[in-house]
Amino acid sequence: MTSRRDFFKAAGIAGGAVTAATVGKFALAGLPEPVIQSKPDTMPPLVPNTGRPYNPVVTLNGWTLPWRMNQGVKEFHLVAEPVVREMAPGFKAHLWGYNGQSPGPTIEVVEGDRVRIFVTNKLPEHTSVHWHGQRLPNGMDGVSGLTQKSIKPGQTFVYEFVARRPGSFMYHPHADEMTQMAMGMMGLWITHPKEKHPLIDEVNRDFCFLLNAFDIDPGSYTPKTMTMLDFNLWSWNSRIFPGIDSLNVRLNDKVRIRVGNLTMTNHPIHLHGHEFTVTGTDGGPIPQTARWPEVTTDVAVGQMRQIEFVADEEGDWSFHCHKSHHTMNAMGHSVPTMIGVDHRDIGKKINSLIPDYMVMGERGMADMSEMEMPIPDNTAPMMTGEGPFGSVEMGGMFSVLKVRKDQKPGDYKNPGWYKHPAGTVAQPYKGAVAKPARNSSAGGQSMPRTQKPSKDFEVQIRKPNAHGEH
Ligand SMILES: [Cu+2]
Repeated sequence: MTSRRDFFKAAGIAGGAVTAATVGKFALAGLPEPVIQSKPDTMPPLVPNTGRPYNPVVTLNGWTLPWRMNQGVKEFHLVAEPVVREMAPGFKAHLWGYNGQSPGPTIEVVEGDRVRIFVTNKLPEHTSVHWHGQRLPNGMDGVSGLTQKSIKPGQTFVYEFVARRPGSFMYHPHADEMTQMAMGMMGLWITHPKEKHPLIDEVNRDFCFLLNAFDIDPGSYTPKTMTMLDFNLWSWNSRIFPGIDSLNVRLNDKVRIRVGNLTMTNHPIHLHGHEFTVTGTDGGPIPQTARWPEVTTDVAVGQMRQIEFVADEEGDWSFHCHKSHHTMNAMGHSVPTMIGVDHRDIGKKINSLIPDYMVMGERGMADMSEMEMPIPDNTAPMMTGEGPFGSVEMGGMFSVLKVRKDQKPGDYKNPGWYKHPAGTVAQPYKGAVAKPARNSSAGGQSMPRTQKPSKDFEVQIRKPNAHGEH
């Protein structure tokens, strides 16, 4: 029988993956107890009580996995398993993840740490874990079939390597990836610098999250894993607005936000009211001379971007993906535009057959969030979120950066809505409205047309309230 010491020796010296099948009962007793998270809330930063000190991150609607120190090695235990993830209040999804949640917990270590990660597979199929962006021995890279045998259901593998460079990384399966990532298997990995680094600033708040996407039909629970592009739920850490927590900071805090993209498309991440700098990627810190100010940075597929700014403007600042379809929740894309179409009569006729029938989008889609139309159980409204001035009409990849003078250092609680100083909010104009000056000249063109159009025509446009019914 293999002893516990032999087990760790095998793991450490041979450097290969050791399966549970090859270790006995005593060795299994040596596994660190897996820590399971039952809540989808943003957990306070996990301040390290062993190993080198560092300034911990805050994972949006997530948490950091506690570790155990074993003779100088940081030991973590990840459990790949089916989970129920609350994507927004009232909407739960049946996903796959790690340790009770999707995404899995954030792993935080320090540059130079020797790290040992036990991975137990409780999924119905084999898996593996790839440590995206890490320098490590090839056999620890987690590509099933290429660098290791896959982890069969019920097996525990062990990975071990030294976290060689500081930065923002991810982990995800490299086995039946299409299914497993569509089901939500992913997590963040942060390696903090071991000493003051010329390209890594100290910050007051350090947030991180992953961009992910799901295709879950309204009223159902399980993602469709064959979807390639037409996802209907665009999420941050498997949460959708209004289920994504706000990023709460103190006025003049230096803030870092690390964003990783494990969806199938790019996401231009946009912050209101501030300029930021991209200071690092999953390839490491960016040289000072290669940085420039931005208010939007595109995070392409499989990339990480680390943005930094001083939060020196008080208020509630939108922070979101700039693709407008990604700030919507479950909806169909094959709906014709109804703007300007007068469907009073057809609506009446259909109502006599189907009483609850509602024609949509005559004036745009904003009506949808005001009407609070009934939706199936277990889904989220397409656009929603009640702000201090009405509906925010958002969904998906949207949150708010809350900058407050009186937010205490280290306090991450939501301070509520911003109280705007008198006279600093856009107001309805109450003065006289002048007639607009109109330019009636015909449009020019670079070359004359050889044939005149047979006749002029005009698009029929109905202006809002034209029939006075709304
Ligand atoms: Cu997006």
